[in-house]
Amino acid sequence: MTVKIFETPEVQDFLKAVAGFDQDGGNERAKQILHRLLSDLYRLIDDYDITPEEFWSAVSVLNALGQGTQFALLAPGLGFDHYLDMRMDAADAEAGRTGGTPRTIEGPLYVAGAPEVQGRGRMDDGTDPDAETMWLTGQVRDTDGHPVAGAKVEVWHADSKGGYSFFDPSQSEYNLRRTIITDAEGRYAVRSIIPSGYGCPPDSPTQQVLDLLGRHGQRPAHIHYFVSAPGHQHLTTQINLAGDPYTYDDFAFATREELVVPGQRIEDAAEAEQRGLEGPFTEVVFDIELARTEAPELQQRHKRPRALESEEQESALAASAQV
Ligand code: MBD
Ligand code: FE
Repeated sequence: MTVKIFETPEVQDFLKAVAGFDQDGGNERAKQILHRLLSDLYRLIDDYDITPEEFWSAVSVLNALGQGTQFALLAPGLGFDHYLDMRMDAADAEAGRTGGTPRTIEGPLYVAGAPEVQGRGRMDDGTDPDAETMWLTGQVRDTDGHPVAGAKVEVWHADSKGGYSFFDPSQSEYNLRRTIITDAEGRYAVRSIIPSGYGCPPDSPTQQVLDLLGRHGQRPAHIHYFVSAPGHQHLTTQINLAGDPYTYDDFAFATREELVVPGQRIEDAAEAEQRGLEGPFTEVVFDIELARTEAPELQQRHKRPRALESEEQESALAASAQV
């Protein structure tokens, strides 16, 4: 049975009614977007002769994705996060905003309100004895090479099992999450542990969709950054550690050549002592270049729902109300 009814006046009128075109209330942009989205899906149902069984199994997957905030995990897997980056890159290029460290996706695992340290600090809580010590350091500069003192460098990454604090309740609060303010030379330096790659939970609805595409749900070892400073364009980025089997095979499509960073294993005791470390460690150096901008909206990260972010804003408001 193949029927083709999409182009009929009945279906076209029906879509207009579904999208609320004959109603005064609602939001005009939402109506236009829903009308387009539903039209594309109705056409797809006709073109692929989607059966009721197929339609309702898709609805169950959507229900499962919604229950566990899983869609924020599937979205990078389906390339949406990277596609939005490509669009922001193109908008920057069109506006002549060139230079600076490239952006790449934020991912779904940021948590607002991490402890703030000046210049140097420690990110891990010391409870992972098998982990390799990491010394993560770099300099924030503008595109003319001038150091940016007082820049805010927010860093978050997984533990040696690929889990993130807050989402992995076995970890302590804000483990492997810090906000570092760069020193007078624009430098930041933190002690942490080398992260492992992340894998989508094997029994998750996200992995179920990836399985249908014949795809894995693995990310290479990586470290997330938000970097900001007054007068500079906000940067959302990550580094991928070189040598991971998934460095160039990331299910979330976040890898960019300029953001692949090798770790250097250092065994010299004097080098360790200089950094206040007890033994051998792996040094990861990531220098960051920020583009200059006077536009306030480009100096901040874009809005999206983030864990504990509204609480952070509320407590900041409460604090400012007290003074
Ligand atoms: C991650 O750690 C991540 O950064 C992304 C984009 C998706 C899943 C897990
Ligand atoms: Fe991540």
